[in-house]
Amino acid sequence: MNQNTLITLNQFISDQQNKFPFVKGTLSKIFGDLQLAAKMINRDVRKAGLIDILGNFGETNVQGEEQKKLDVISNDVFMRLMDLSGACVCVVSEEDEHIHWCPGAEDGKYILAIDPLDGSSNIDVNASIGSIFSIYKRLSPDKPVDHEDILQKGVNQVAAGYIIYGTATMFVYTTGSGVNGFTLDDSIQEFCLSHADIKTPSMGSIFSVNEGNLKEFPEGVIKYIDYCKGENKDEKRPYSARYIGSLIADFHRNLLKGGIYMYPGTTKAPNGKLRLLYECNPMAFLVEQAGGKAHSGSQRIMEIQPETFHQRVPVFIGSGDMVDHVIGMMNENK
Ligand code: AHM
Ligand code: MG
Repeated sequence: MNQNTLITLNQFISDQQNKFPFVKGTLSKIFGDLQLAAKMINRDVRKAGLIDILGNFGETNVQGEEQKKLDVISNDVFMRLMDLSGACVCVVSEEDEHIHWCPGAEDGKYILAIDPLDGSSNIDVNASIGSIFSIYKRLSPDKPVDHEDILQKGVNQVAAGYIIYGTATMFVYTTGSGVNGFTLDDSIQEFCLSHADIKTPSMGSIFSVNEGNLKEFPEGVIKYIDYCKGENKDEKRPYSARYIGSLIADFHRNLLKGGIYMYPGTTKAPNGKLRLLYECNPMAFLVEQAGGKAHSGSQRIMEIQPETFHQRVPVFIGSGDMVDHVIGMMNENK
């Protein structure tokens, strides 16, 4: 890329549309709406300390977790924009128990799955958080959308990405032909191409996991973590432990630098914490497009047949060699 060329996300998408005819206008429209949602949520996140939107909303979401005010605001932003757009027949969200049907969009071709604000326990402490999205095409345009259309395997995603509200705000996405990252230029309120064709190293030296749960992890995972901490100069071990408790922040760093993020099942929660539809599938699509891997311990994340909207799965995601290694150790220690 010519460093002097400014390419906005809008320009990039329109170029893609010309290059790949399957990236049709409707998908571009959804991307326009997602960008707008990103800018609106970014605005609220940036002034979170100034106005009274920090703290709990006072209700629990469908997973029984406390909803933060910004979670609710972000969810509303996505829903409102999708209602106006008509491009998506419905939206499923980590924050909502039921499917959100977009009024008048019965003919919409796409289905959107979102985690409107992930890592929200980090809001009050001013650490990076983000929004995650995943787009599917409805299976049959000739019949009304049903659960089958929404419970599709991750391999069917037509697009996925995240917006990270960090030191800078970035929009990172894939439509299945590589991963590109755009940084928000505040002065012109445009996402500009800053990370073209992101490739993740096949091997890294960072491991990210909540070690507080160590005793409850499967034996293979405990052994792998022990391996990460072991000393071996040639293999650049011990690896560095980096875990902020915000998936997008941990994932984004590892994607660029090389590393592995793990949220294994535990004895108390055998399926771990992260949701297949809203968190694992989109991140799996991105990491695979960047040359990495995503596995649940028993199968490739994107090949899991979802059973329910809010299903959780254990996840091992990042540099391919590191994911292979931990899965190998889990298989040896079954
Ligand atoms: P959330 O969707 O309720 O915000 O939870 C998901 C978050 C991830 O961002 C993060 O990686 C994980 O939960 C951290 O969980 P834990 O605090 O158990 O390590
Ligand atoms: Mg989440």
